[in-house]
Amino acid sequence: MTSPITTTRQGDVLILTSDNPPVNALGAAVRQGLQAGIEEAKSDDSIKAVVIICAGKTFFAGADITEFGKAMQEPSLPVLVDQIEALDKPVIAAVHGTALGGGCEVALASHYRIAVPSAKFGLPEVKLGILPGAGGTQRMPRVAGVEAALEMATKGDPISAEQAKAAGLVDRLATEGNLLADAVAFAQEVIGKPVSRSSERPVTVDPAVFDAFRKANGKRFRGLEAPAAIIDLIEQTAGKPYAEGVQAERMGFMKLIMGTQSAALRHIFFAERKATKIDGIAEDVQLRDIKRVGVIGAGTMGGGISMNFLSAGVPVTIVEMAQEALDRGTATIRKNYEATAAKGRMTAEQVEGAMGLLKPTLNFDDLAECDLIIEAVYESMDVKKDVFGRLDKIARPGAILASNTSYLNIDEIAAATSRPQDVLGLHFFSPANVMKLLEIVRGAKTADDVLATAMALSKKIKKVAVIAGVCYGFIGNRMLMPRQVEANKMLLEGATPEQIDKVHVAFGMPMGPFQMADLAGVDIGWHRDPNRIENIRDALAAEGRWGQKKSAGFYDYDEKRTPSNSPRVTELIAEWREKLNVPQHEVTEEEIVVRTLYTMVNEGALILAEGMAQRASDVDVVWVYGYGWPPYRGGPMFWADTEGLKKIVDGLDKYGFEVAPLLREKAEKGEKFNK
Ligand code: TC6
Repeated sequence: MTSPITTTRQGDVLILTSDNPPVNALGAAVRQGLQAGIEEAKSDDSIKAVVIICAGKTFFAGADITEFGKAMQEPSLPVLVDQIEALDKPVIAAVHGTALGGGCEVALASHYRIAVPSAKFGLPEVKLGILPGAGGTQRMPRVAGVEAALEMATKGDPISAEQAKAAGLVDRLATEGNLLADAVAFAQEVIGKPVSRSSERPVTVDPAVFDAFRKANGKRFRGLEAPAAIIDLIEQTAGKPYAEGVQAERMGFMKLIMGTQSAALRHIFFAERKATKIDGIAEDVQLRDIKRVGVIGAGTMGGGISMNFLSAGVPVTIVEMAQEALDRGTATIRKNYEATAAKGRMTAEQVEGAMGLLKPTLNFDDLAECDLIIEAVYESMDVKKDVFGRLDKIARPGAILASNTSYLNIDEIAAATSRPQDVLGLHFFSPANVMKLLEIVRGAKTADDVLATAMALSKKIKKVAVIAGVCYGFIGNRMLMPRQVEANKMLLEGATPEQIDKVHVAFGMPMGPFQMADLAGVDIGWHRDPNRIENIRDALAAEGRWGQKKSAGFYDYDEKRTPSNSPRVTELIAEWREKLNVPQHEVTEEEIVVRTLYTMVNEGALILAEGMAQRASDVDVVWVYGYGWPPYRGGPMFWADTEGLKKIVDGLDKYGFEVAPLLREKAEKGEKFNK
């Protein structure tokens, strides 16, 4: 087998080029090739310097994650980076694309780093539940300082080449497109100079930074093992020699990689990518060209949806029925962009650029110029059918027609047109400009190229997309239903909203079912028929307790929106218990877990059995990216696997639920949802 590493010479300089698509992951063959190159440089006196560079779209994007959990082939990455650094001839890392994880560690072990301005550096291991395991926790503090190292290693977000240069991580910026020549020129300049090894540099640190950092990020790191382990490790090794530090790093790495959190986070990494593969569709299907998007409705949802495309440089025609609503919607989009700019995440020109792509109109016929039209109107089948009937008359042939419905039957909506093959669901989550998840709903007649185009577009607008089948609530909202039903029943049986929410927050969710109701609006759905008061929620809505927006819902809120237990809610629950004559019992934490979490897994199993999700990992992606399921628990189906499906079935049986046949079958066979 040919090595992914090619060696070439330019005068005294040995060039090691890695070509291991798609991302130059540092798999065994790459490590062996790099090691051979370093050996060659060591033994050949005519070689005076080495340049390490990558072909393709990026510098090494890290260790090969698919090798994790398998027997390690020599040399390991920690051994290799030490060999690179130990060479007594200058080694220059020439970086383009992303130098991530192990890739960043190869760069840190090299004696010099040169990068094109578009390059990025990062230590994203923490996002996989591990710590930088090839000297990163030791070399980064020595090169860029302890604070920068803490920031990069615990948050995992990459920094630009410019920021890396300011931090001392990059020695020189190359000209875009001229990286190799600039790197060779750099190598020639430093030939003969004593090499500077980052592991030999001292670490200077104020011990107070660690606690300050923990305090500042406590909320962000809640429940996560890796960030805490990284801070502890850097703190404990900061004053110690490199050899000692790197040994502690190795132990910390091994501990984390064997843990459930890392397994869950790696599962989500691959699940997110697997979700883009659509069953039964050829990968090379010809995509439709989307040059302009139409959005019907300039409310919160329509505005948020529009922003996705504007931000990605795609022009949007947004339609409303009244001038005032159109103006309000347009103003909100501008306000949101300006808020982003105020935080320094957008320039004033970018704001104007995005706004310049927006065409607000009251004329429905203007949608005729669009290649994809998404309706975000009132959630009613009659209204949607009417909109699609009108679209059918004016949309150009081949335009994709999408509904943003959260629950309704896409096939019924598609039947209102003469072109059901062009219709699908694009279910965005609120706020649509922020939330990562997109459910792409595949109708019975949706054409393959329509689905594939939607999937490709989701990547362009930086969404994580999952294919769902046509069923009430699709994947996410359908699984939310049993949780909601059970949470409400438990209120009547003796639990409090706090008690139920607390279990969910302790599990790692950002909030529990009642906190979520207060945030989204207790009045959702109630306005349709305000005289019908059938449950506690309707009663709260009827009293004007609509949630956070009214400072009162299931909780009372002060002016800072801090929730507190509401005596009125306690009273109201008691009234309903009496009225419906519900027997009381002490609701335990175990009962809450079974009735609100196991029931979700049960629903997930039904969804899988019915083919409404393509695979269990897609269900996990929906919950992690759309509903705040803690990524370190890998999504409901992965979590069920780690709990053991027998335990889930036993819990459901104990509380009298009808267990999904697929779940029971898997439990009996000792199988898992995710293989
Ligand atoms: C580490 O380094 C630890 C070191 C210590 C060791 C002791 N390995 O994301 P994309 C695949 S931990 C294997 O769609 P993009 C990916 O699955 C690692 N495979 O591309 C996909 O495969 P598919 C630290 C990998 O252009 C394909 O490449 N590094 C790896 O949107 C394309 O990926 C990271 O955590 C990998 N490391 O984004 C970086 N990376 O086509 C992880 C990707 O079969 N990677 N693949 O589905 C990324 O963040 C992004 O892939 C990217 C490129 C920004 C590099």
